[in-house]
Amino acid sequence: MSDYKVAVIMGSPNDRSKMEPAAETLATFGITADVQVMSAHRSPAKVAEFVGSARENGYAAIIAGAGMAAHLAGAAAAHTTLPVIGVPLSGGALNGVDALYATVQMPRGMPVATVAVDGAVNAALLAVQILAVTDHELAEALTADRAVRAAVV
Ligand code: RP5
Repeated sequence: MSDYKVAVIMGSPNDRSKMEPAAETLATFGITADVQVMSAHRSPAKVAEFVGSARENGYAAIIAGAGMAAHLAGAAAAHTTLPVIGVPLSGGALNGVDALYATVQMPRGMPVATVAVDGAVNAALLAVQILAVTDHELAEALTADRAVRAAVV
C-alpha cells in the first residue's frame, strides 16, 4: 500500500455503481481512494470546502464523476490546482452526451482531463500514470497491467 490518496467524488449516490470501478482500480495499485458524494449544484459549499483543502489534506488527484448537467469536475477544478479527471456518466434523456459535453468543454486555463462516458477505470489509470511520473514502482505496475491487458486480447 502506497501513501497516495486520491479523491473519487460523484454528484449523486445514484452514481456509485458507475464510479466504484475507479476505487477498485486504484486499490489494485495500492492507492487509497476516498469515495465521497457531493454535488456542484445541490451542495456547492461542500465541493468548495473539500476540494479547496484537498491538496493540504494530502490528496494527489481528484476523480469527479457526474451525469446530465455534469459540472462537478469543472467546479472541482475551480477550487484546486491538483489534477482533476472528469468522468461523464450515462443516464437521463441524453444518456451521457450531455455529461460529456459539460465535462469536457472547460474554458482555457482550467483543465479537466475528461475520459470516456462511464470511463471510471481509465480515470483511475490516468491518476496512476500521473503519480507514476515520479514513482518507479507505480510505473512498473502500470507496465505489468499493460502486459495483462495485452495477454487478454
Ligand atoms: C447529477 O445528476 C448526478 O451526478 C447524477 O448523475 C444525475 C442525477 O442525479 P440524481 O437525480 O439521480 O440524484 O448531478
